[in-house]
Amino acid sequence: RNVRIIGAPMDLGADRRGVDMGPSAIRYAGLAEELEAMGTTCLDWGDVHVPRPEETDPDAGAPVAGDAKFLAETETVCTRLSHEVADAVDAGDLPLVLGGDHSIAIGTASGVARDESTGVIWFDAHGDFNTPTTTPSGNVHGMSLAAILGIGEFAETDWAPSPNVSEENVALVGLRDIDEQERPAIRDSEVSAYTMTDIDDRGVTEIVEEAIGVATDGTDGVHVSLDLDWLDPTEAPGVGTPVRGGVSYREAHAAMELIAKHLSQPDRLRGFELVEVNPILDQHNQTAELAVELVASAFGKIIL
Ligand code: DIR
Ligand code: MN
Ligand code: MN
Ligand code: MN
Repeated sequence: RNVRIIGAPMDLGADRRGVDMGPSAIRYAGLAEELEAMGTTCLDWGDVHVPRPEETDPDAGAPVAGDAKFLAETETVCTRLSHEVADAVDAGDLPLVLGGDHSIAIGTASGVARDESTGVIWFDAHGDFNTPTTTPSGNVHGMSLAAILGIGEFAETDWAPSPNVSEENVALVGLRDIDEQERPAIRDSEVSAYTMTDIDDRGVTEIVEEAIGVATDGTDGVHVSLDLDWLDPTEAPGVGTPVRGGVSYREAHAAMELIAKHLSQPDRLRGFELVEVNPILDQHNQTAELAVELVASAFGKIIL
């Protein structure tokens, strides 16, 4: 199966910080070369257009109640991205989306899950479970999973919820920074949420295998959304919102190797995205290089 790279240089979903340069940084780190070296044919479809913040009005007719900065522009970008991703799936390719902030996940999930029931594994320090009325920041990157699941005000939109993604097939892995109103929202939902404490207690292998079980249970395929702030900032300093106490380099590879092990035979991986890489805050493009390594592990790179 060919891998189709789609860039989404989005930074409207978080305070402008440099995540719009994520797709360039990840390409520069040798993504296509690494996948080709593994024998995977890699097609680079370029970037979807994202308006500059200066071209837009953050408060222009906020489409829902509450506070969600640039939500109208986010809709436009995510709708474009959704079409690109769905085209890749229709062609039998595996879409690999490069962010951009995590708000783009609304578009990726919509495209991956357009026609098929899809489980989602969300590797992140954060829950991304806020809504326009619970958000402390107004940043849509902290709301994207709630949007995909149609929670709160997102239920009233026709573009954000992905009807083929159900809460029971969503697993969050690596949580350690949850806002006050996200906590009850996650608990009251049907998603499976694994914190860093769970990883401490049970080990990354057991947790990720359980998450894969959640995402594959009765679904046609799985989408993996990887926020690089899932890793400890010592490994991934180039992210918008670093949080201490994340997974180690080796734990991250172990998790990605389990994705390859359990989702490649038969082919159940339907989409993969890398988000929140910020080369401005990075050291020598370390985080983008790490992102490339992790994709290689997830796509079946073997050591021996
Ligand atoms: C915070 C930060 N929970 C918010 N979220 C982040 O703004 O809603 N998600 N950084 O990746
Ligand atoms: Mn996130
Ligand atoms: Mn995060
Ligand atoms: Mn984020």
